[in-house]
Amino acid sequence: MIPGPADLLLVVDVQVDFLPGGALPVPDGDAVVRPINAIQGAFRHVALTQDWHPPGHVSFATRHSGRAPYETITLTAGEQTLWPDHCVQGTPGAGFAPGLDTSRAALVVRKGLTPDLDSYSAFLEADRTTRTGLAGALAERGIRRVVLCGLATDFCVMWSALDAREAGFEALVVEDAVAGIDVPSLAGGSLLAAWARMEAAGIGRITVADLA
Ligand code: VGL
Ligand code: ZN
Repeated sequence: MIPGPADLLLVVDVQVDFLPGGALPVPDGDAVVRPINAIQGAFRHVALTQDWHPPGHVSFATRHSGRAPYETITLTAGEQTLWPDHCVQGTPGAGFAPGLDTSRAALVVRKGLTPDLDSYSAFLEADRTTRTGLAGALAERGIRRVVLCGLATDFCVMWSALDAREAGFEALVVEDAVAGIDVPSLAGGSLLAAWARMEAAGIGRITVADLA
């Protein structure tokens, strides 16, 4: 595919805490930086997302006594997987990965700012009602198709892709420019389930080579 004026590259959560050695490391998370830099030039529109939690965020296991990271609990907004403290506003771990080209992004969407609500999606918070404003911003720019890359395939990439579809955009995932967490305690592993769920929602898969 040759991206046109109605295509946007959405670079999801390529942040220090999601890289090996970070607070919530995604296996091979650092491997997405090079392909993402390589494909950005093909797009006229690039947006970045940044997980940006206040200290003591509800998604942190440390907020819930007797709970450990990667367990799932039920909150008013629904099921919540608990995580190590990560991407705390203003900390080095919340910064973009060293080496990630951020120079071409006109929009940076920060999410997960509400203390008692998580937001994997760049469009809709975990209550499934509170909007980030991204859909409106993309519509104003004439975007019709969102091409996703970044971290993590089975959480923020998946939810952002599903909600892009929900908001009326076409959505494609660049399969060699994403990496997943694959929480083993979630029904058969979260990564395979994520690809199946995205396929069922009509989300396509492309590769870096398809954009060359
Ligand atoms: C993410 C878990 C918690 C992600 C963010 O970027 O996929 N995962 N916060
Ligand atoms: Zn988070």
